Amino acid sequence: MSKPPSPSPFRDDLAKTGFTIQRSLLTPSELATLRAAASRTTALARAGAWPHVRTVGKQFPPWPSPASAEDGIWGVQGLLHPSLPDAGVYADAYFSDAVLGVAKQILGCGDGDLVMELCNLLVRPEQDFRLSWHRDDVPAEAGPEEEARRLGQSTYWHTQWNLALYADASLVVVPGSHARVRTPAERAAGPDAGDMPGQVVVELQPGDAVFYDNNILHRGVYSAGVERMSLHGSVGRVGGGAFRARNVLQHGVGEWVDRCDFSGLAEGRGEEGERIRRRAEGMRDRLVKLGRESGDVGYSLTG
Ligand SMILES: O=C(O)CCC(=O)C(=O)O
Repeated sequence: MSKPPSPSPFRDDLAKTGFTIQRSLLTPSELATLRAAASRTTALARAGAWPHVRTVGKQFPPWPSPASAEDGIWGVQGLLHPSLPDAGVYADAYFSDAVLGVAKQILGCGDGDLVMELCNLLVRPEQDFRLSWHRDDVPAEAGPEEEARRLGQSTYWHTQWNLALYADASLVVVPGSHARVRTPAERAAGPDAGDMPGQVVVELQPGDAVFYDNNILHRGVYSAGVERMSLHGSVGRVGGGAFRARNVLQHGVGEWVDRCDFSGLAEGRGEEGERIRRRAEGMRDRLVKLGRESGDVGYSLTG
């Protein structure tokens, strides 16, 4: 395990429990702009006019596209995709100091080492739906040795967050489980398993974000009756190699990342805007490079 240099309360929290909650990362005006964009994007996706979606009934990529009207969606993928009308609004949030400032503390690095990863949206499904207990990059079938090896790999190479645009209590985690193999009860939990001993429901207010290790044992529990729009993002640190490449490129980002034009981030915003544009372009270029070096990386999990 490589040890990042400077101390950070965020990273300490994350190392201990597997997640850390940061309150009020968005101003009221940013929140209003993002909510409006997320409503437009969700409407496009529900109408079948945006093909990159997470389909109800399926937990992991690849998701069938378009979703049938009967199944519906629980997420929209590729918010930074150059063809998505509101990509610029999401880029503002994704590359912001508010979000990446926390990420840099967690990763213990500066702008020059950040790698663009995922920027998706998790939304209210139109029928109740829940994910089974899982780790994002360790298959449920992994034995204890394999599980321990893959958990060790994930440390400090990326961080992942949910940034809530509406109050969100959908994510359920088992604190501390990112740093140990599963107990026999956890290992036995099937797709329909209920609550897990020690589980915590992560409660976010609009503008709050939870940063979490995506290998913490977790699930999503979604109610068709409760509005949900949470930006679901991740960012990496240079050096993550094929391990991070698989996590990111399995979501199809490699097909379009080199066409992302982030020049709009600088428009009318002076030096500050130039700084964010340079940050965004550097992060994009490092993902393009990772994709070229990694080739066909496959999928982390199936189902
Ligand atoms: O809905 C959530 O917050 C969790 C999503 C999740 O578990 C996943 O994308 O693997």
